[in-house]
Amino acid sequence: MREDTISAISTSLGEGGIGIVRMSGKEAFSIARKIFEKKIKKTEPENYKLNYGNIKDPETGKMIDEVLVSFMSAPYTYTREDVVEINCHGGIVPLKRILDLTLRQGARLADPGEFTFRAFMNGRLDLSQAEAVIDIIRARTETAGEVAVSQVEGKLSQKINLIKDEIERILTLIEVNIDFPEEDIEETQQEQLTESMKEMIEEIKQILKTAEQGKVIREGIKTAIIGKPNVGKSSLLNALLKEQRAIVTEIPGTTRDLLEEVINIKGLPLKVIDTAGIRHTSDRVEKIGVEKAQGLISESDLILFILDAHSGIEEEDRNIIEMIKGKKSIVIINKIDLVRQETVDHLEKEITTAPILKASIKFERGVKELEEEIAALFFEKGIPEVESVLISNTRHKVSLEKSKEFLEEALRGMEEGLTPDLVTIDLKCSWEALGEITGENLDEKIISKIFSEFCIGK
Ligand SMILES: Nc1nc2c(ncn2[C@@H]2O[C@H](COP(=O)(O)OP(=O)(O)OP(=O)(O)O)[C@@H](O)[C@H]2O)c(=O)[nH]1
Ligand SMILES: [Mg+2]
Repeated sequence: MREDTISAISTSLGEGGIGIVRMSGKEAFSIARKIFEKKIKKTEPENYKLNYGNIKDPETGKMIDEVLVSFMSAPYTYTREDVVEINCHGGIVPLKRILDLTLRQGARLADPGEFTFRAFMNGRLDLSQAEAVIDIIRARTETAGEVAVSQVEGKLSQKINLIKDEIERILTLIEVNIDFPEEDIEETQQEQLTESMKEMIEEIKQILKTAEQGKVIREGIKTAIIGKPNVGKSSLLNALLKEQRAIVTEIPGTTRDLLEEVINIKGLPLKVIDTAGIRHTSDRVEKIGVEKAQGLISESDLILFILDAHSGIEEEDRNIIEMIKGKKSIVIINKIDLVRQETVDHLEKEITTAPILKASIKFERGVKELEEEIAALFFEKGIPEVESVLISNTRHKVSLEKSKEFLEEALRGMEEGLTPDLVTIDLKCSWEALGEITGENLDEKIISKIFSEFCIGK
């Protein structure tokens, strides 16, 4: 199993100061020795140190690049195999040429995520930790990064393993009872068992509660800015971004296509989409944009609906209000600089959906309040301490729910006095569901699929 040596470019392909080609496996050292020549020729490359020298094509003797190479022997490496990292100049050409050399000398091109897959298979990381590695790479905000780091550290796994241990303990107790029925489980012990099951159910419920917030932090809030033409949608995108990204003009119908940007709002990644103003139109290009905006409403987690205080609520606005019913949304009455206070008050009374904000986006009024409001909508009690376990992965959520249901079933069985062997079936299923999170009880196919979504070289 996994006898071969893998190689890949581990840094992103583009221009950079440094690029890294990484190899892992039995042949990593010998392949590296064939292509690497230390500047101080007589000495052997040193383990766990950066060795300075050149990469040369052993067939032609041609020099490829000046490099720093680290040789790291198993098991103290990312994959727990021998690992070599070649630091070369960070351009596409040197990276590709060096990768090519390693392949010609006997390495195989790594599959996406294969280094981490090996770390998992060799027991360095469990599955939830491995999954968090990719979350670190993809994190768009510091908060998202911290959640991922705490998961790589094993915080979630520890919690899961504690519950698994407890289920095992209960299983053993019940099984003793099956084997030696004359030693009846005493009533007090029975009470303790049900008590412990209740506690575990409660614990899982607590973890599950964090799922929605975890998902928001990990994947971001899909946010659509919606409104009639010319109300200030693109102006809002720019104000949130703090840069002139979208074109703003006084001509209605300026934005014709969807424009997406990720904005960090109090640590939350907001995937904001500026849309074409929604109105009846005969312009073909604009019409497509309007249809897209309508489709977008249903896909979004949050709608920022802008009204123009100056034009008041018109038929188009009423249509939009109908469209966004039941969605998480914030109404923004914009351009309050153009009207009198009474007009704004009057408008506010007419709108029944909450929350409502008054703004003058062009003059940067109300934007801060909007940011506060968004954070409050998703995190009533503020952004949670990352110290506490936060689940952010749907796969984990599904397994936890499954585990909780089996535990509840087992508890019911205990309370209704079902035969112990029936209770143990549910307990075992609950235990297995938890094992799916850490990867112990998971089909190899599913595991491969999870890793295939990684990037190459990780
Ligand atoms: N007076 C005033 N003008 C504003 C305010 N916000 C935006 N505007 C102006 O309104 C016009 C339209 O702004 P945009 O941001 O392009 O509006 P939009 O909703 O994206 O328009 P479309 O892309 O055409 O749908 C521009 O001239 C802005 O400068 C505001 O708070 N007060
Ligand atoms: Mg626009």
